[in-house]
Amino acid sequence: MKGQFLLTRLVMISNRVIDFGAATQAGGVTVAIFDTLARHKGFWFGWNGQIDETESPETSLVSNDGHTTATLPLTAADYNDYYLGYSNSVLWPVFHNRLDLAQFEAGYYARYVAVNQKFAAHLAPLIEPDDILWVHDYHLFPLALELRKLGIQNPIGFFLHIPVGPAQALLAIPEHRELARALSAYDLVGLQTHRDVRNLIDFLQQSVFGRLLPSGRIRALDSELDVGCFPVGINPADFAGSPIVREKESPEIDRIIGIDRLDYTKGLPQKFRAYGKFLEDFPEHRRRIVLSQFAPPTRESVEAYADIRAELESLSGAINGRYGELDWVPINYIHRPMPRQELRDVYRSSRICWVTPLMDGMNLVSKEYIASQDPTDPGVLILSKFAGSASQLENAVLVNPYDVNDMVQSLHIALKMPLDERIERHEKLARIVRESDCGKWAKTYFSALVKAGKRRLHRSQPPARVADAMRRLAAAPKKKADTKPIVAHVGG
Ligand code: GDG
Repeated sequence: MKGQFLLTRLVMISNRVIDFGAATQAGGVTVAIFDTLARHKGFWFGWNGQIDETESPETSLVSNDGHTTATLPLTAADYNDYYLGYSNSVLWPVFHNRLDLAQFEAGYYARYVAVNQKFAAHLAPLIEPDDILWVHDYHLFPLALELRKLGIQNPIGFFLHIPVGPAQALLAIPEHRELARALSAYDLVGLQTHRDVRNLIDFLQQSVFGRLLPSGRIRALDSELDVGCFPVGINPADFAGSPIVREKESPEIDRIIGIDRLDYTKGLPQKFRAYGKFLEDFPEHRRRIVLSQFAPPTRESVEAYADIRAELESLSGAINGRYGELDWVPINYIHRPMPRQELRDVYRSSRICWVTPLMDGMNLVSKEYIASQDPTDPGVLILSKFAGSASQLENAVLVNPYDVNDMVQSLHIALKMPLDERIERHEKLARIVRESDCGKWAKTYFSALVKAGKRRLHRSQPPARVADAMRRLAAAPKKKADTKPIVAHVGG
């Protein structure tokens, strides 16, 4: 793998580029891109997080500590309509099957395409002939199409970090055909799970009459593309370390940890309600457990995010008011990010990690928790069956977050689980987290992209016999007969 990357640069493109060293909090996409670029030469292109009304901003190229970034600002209108609007109020809810939260506002889509055109115009001059381009996530569906219009012929892959909801939901997006057309300009579309692959193929069939070819590729409009499943992983070494004694504020109290961006897809109200019911149904656990839920803010100017914040404040307040004591608070609800360097120790000192998304592309927190555990005294992962990671982490305690009784029973089982069962489950889970780490994800995707890029070049060149005939024609002395159409020389 390293050898391949030594010859070619990997150009990672995502909506937002962040200074990872300085960031206290990072979303899953950033973590995955950063881990990959730490191993390979190339650069990271995207928005610098600044709002600037300059009409033609310059691309800023910065190299620091072996990492190169190429960034540009967005205007306030870009931020509003492309980022908050089309990306996060249309694509994010619909792809998570939350059509009820989608806001199809006029003007969002036009600005979404315009920002993709802006990205393409700034990126194209930086591309060298051998570069491999890897585009990340739903903000950038149209980028390959825009780059192709500018003459970029390099392999371009797309990886969607979020899940693909059912085709019926996607077809409700007014511009669903344009999105399908944009996807077909990529050489490879990577998704997190087989469920996502099935849903996307179904969507391409229904939106643009895409069809599965015997080769396994998808024919959509006038293109052929590969679609595959590449479950994203973490770098387990970041979370491993010499066993430490489980440190607790109070040795009598077991901590249940939750770490989720404050997002309506993460099933946080369901978690809080189930916790309240658990305290009601199992009074013997009162004063012996605490739920510490970190929920750092994201996309706060989107209405649905403000709503969920208010709901969680009210739910946690009600539970603490009802069950709390002078010296015991049942829920620590913290609406701030936890410093990244503290993650491992907090995971490790928590008896349970409770991960309850209603739908999630993968969910890195579930893998980080496993990688952080002391193998001789591991904690228990309770994981929603609707997280992408549930398709790999089958030995977690799998739960249906919509079913409050299932949630309550699972918490009880996890808290009572004997040491030998915890060790047995953890060994299996840790093996999977190790074997499907971030390096494997990048390597597998990269190889598939190189192959898919070659197939496209092959398709766009004339068949060998046509090419031979063309060469013979070019070499032959000019005679009248040679000006016949080439197809007549090569036949069927
Ligand atoms: C998207 C997809 C997919 C979270 N809170 C804090 C914090 N985090 C870090 C976690 C983890 C990352 O952010 C969250 O990753 P997830 O995978 O759980 O979720 P999304 O951000 O929604 O990520 C998801 C992922 O992309 C990758 O493909 O798995 O399905 O939605 O690394 O540790 N980090 C710190 N403080 C926090 O409070 N330091």
